[in-house]
Amino acid sequence: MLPNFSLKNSPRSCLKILGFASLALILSACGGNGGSSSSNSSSSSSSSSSSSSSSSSSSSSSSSSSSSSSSSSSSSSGDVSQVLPSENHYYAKRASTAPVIDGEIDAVWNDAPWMEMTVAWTGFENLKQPSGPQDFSGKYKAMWTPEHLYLLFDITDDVINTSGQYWQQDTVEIFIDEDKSGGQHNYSHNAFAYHISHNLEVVDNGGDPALIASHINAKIKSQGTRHIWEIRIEIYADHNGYVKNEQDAARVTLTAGKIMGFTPSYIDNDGNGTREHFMSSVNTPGHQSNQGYLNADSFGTLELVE
Ligand SMILES: [Ca+2]
Ligand SMILES: [Ca+2]
Ligand SMILES: [Ca+2]
Ligand SMILES: [Ca+2]
Repeated sequence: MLPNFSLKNSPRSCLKILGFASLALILSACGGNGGSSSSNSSSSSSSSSSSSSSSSSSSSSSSSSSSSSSSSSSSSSGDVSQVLPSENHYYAKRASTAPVIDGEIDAVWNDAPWMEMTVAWTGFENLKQPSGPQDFSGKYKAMWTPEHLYLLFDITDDVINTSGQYWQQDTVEIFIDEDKSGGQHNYSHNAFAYHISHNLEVVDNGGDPALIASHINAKIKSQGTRHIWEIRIEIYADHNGYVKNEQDAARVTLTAGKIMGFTPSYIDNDGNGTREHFMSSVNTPGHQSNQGYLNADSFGTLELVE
């Protein structure tokens, strides 16, 4: 049985009045661990890593640092790692050591290729192409360990907007279909559409829209208009396997050869009241017609390799 059939309307219309902030309030009122993370997002970068337990923040002098992959809109020159053009299939290498989730680019990330995010989904809501690389440019890479999927986004966005509906703010949205079953997921957890806000709050709309922060640990480090998002994701068996509040039983150990439905994306809102650009590396008719949050048939593919 799929949970939460009681929602008859689109989850998004049910939530018209709810942004990330009000969802955080609801969840924290219920004892969830949502809200608190919000402080360390924005530019300052220093005061970051509050108490959040998460990663072994100290000791991290690691920083292979900005020099290597900076220079925003440039492609490969001066960039140690390869930048692949946008395509629907990404081969994720196994990480020899787990990256530290702190928004700093660990040396291990150099083992994985970037993929550009040059695909603009423009078939709905008057979404447009970015006006230039300063408006939006981005790339991502992925690695994995048996315990987690790791994602790194290098995003240039001229204006950061953290108000509005949770699917319209400046947001990294990650679509994952663990068993690559495809099919509807708007009233189930047959797939996930994780919306991660600039305040690091996470919403999935699977029939019961809610903060679902326990699946995801993320940090952003911003320098001017350049924003490095480092994200660690727990993967759950999604087809009939995932039951909220009993999720530990559905946790999946990742192995080489595994194939998942997967799409990385960035929603760009520069404060004009709605999302203006919806950017990805995946180009499918489903995503171009805004079916991604409804139907996992739209997704691209992530293949785990050694
Ligand atoms: Ca790091
Ligand atoms: Ca922008
Ligand atoms: Ca599925
Ligand atoms: Ca923006």
